[in-house]
Amino acid sequence: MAQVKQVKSPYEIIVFEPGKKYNLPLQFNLRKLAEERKPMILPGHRLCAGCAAPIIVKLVSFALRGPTIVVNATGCLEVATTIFPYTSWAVPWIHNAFENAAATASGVESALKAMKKTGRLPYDHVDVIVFAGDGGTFDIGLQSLSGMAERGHDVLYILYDNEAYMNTGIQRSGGTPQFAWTTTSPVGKVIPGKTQEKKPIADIMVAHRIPYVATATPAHWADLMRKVRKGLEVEGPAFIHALSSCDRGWRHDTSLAIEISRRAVDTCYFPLWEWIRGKGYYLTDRSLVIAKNPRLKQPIEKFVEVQGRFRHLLKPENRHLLKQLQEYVDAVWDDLLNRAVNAPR
Ligand SMILES: Cc1ncc(C[n+]2csc(CCOP(=O)(O)OP(=O)(O)O)c2C)c(N)n1
Ligand code: SF4
Ligand SMILES: [Mg+2]
Repeated sequence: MAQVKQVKSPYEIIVFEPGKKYNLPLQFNLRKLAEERKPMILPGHRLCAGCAAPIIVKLVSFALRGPTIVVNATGCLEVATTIFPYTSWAVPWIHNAFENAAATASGVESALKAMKKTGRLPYDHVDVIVFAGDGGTFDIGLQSLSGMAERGHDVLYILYDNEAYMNTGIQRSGGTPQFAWTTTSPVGKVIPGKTQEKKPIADIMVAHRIPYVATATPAHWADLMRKVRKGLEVEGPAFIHALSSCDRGWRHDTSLAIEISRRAVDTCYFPLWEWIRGKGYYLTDRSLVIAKNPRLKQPIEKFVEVQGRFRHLLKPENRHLLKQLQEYVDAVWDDLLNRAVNAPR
């Protein structure tokens, strides 16, 4: 069999080992990176104006360390970037089905390993990244994700969580928060939006004891990029839960994607943290600042008030629902403060 010529990776590879002093690029110059590196998602896609998903993908691009293959589950990101015969992806990209992105990525990673072993891989290393929505992760893809985690495939799985099945018309998912309006949890006399709480997907991944789990938003971009880089550096599966606002489904102005992400963190609705196997939970970025200075924590109204899907919660007769949502957020935040190694005691 002919040997393939080895090509040096275009980026420096740093192996991240939890507990060791490591030399990650902790400071990013976003403008410089944007000038130097071609994002893996290019202009011309059909995602809505104001959608957070392509912002997340662009930020992920700037944190790549070398040749990368993207596996995409069915959803807005997949459908709106690959309308036949066009593609917006500047990297090798594969879509298989809604429920099996993690299984597909497992196969890709295994094939790369086999190619490396037999000298057929033209690079030192190729990273594999999954992008999947909440429907494709909390619900229908959970079994393939769990299998990928349990088998220990070296894949970074990035969940872009817009909190409903947006691509098919805003149906509720396991990631939809309690009391949110969706087309299958309509607000009316019978129910006040979705009746169940959001599934704790990132903690479910921590329970798999994979090397690295983190949360992120596109507003906290340096934090997101650091986490992507760490997720790539660890050997084995890594999972990043990125909040991804959707102006169509959340019913907000198209200019608000970044502002809403900020409010999600400032209200502790979506705290920023990472979990490193063998070390534990760590608060990061703005959430660490809030933990050290609790008066900065904003009431949940600040997150709710700019979104039409929660409009009913602001009516006087529904104040008890808003209070219930606040109590839920407070309980989850307190629980995280108790677990986080770096939270003030
Ligand atoms: C097995 C299967 N069931 C249902 C569908 C239809 N479908 C395509 S995309 C989608 C919603 C995806 O939701 P999510 O994963 O949250 O991604 P989003 O569209 O919100 O980005 C559904 C239900 C499908 N393609 N395959
Ligand atoms: S429906 Fe929502 S998630 Fe889908 S492209 Fe539009 S803004 Fe983005
Ligand atoms: Mg979704």
